[in-house]
Amino acid sequence: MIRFPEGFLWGAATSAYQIEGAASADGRRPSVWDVFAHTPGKTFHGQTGDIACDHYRRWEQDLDLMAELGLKAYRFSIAWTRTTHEDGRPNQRGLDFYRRLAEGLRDRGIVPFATLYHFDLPQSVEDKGGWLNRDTAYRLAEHAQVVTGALKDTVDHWMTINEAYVESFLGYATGELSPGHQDTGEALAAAHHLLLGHGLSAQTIREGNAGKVGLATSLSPVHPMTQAPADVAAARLVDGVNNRLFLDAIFKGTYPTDVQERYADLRPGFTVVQDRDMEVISTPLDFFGLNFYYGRTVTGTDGDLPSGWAETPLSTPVERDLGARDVVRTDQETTVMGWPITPNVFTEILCRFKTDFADIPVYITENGVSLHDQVSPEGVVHDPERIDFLTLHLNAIHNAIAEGVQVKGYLTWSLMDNFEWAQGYGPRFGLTYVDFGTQRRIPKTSFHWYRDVIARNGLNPPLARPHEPDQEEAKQHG
Ligand code: IFM
Repeated sequence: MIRFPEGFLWGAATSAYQIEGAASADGRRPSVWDVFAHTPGKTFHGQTGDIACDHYRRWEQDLDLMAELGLKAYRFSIAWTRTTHEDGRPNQRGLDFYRRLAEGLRDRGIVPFATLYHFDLPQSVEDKGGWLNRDTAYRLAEHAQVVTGALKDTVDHWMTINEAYVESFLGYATGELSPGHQDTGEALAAAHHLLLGHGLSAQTIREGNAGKVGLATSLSPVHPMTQAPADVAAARLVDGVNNRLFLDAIFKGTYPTDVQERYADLRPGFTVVQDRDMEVISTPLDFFGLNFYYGRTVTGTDGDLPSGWAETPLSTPVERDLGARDVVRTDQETTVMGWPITPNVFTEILCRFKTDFADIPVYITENGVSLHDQVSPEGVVHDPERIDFLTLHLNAIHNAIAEGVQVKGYLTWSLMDNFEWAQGYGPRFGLTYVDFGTQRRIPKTSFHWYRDVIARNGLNPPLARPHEPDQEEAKQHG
């Protein structure tokens, strides 16, 4: 039995646009995602978050689901499009929704972790330049002030922004996410403004004594395919863009020199950085939210890959611009989104965070696996692969705790299946199956498994899935 420290916060996570629906209820205004998802060709089958899990209306039922699961913490995001009107005035009806939610969590003994911004920029702000406009960082801090001022008596764990790397590079360089631009110089400027928005919001939260401040950042350890100098150099650069660009800024107040040099010619790029910005961005934090899905392996060579290796969907024009390609071994297990399953490097990135960046409390604010879950004729959703995935990743966290990393909680992605951005409702990440036609929630096998893990504050290694003999073994035993 692997036990977690006393008081470890077991949780689950979601975000507003991915679950709430009710796109125009109570004065909600359109976000960039309403516009992007309604633009032909941008999402899988043109799917949108108009209804999603209808959580805005079914929140009480969803709170009961969380209580049934035994959650100790729940991470949700607060839609900027609901909390303020276009002129910046608070929208009381929107704020009231989040108050009901946070109080409902408290009533059930669940600690609310609120993210102030998770990809859903108000379209009115986008119309003024979005994250290419420095002013957006100040507008985000205003939203932070309105929300934390209104809710600080009930929420005391705040995350400013979610995954600045994903939003800037997938939104502005590869174009897969909103606003769908394809310009790496813009991605760098967007990243800087997002980080500035984070720093300004963190200061606002501190000045208002609103509670503990952190942010959620996706990290992916990057390894070279071989020890050849080209692969090692490519891995270092991809690590610079995916990880150090953000961690150095937040914890050291600088941008990594290798990334600055590599992108020196790009405009607007780093030219948007102004005096004192880095001081704001590196405002001290109370905790770090780490989102972990996969480690990356890259090669810096072009041409045919050695036998046993294949390129992955993680290779985008951004990597190609850096002279790199993401690769996996052909026998590497991947998720339905093509992401490699790499619990082995999770411990490594946690230890590296402590050693190289900050020895502060860490919450795993996202970690989970996409599958094509299905309801059996008996009405059951059996997802042993998710149980395996979570077991392996929890083991990795436990190892990091043993190494002295201050991991204080784990919030799995996700409480329930939801709108997976450009991929729509295809990949399912939930512990709870959502029938999007009827909005029926069906707890999956992993839900029951996770409830036991929480109740025991630990798990039984190595894998919870009963061993299924392969054909060869079956013959031998047969
Ligand atoms: O669904 C997303 C979430 O919004 C941000 N982190 C990654 C998840 C899975 O792709």
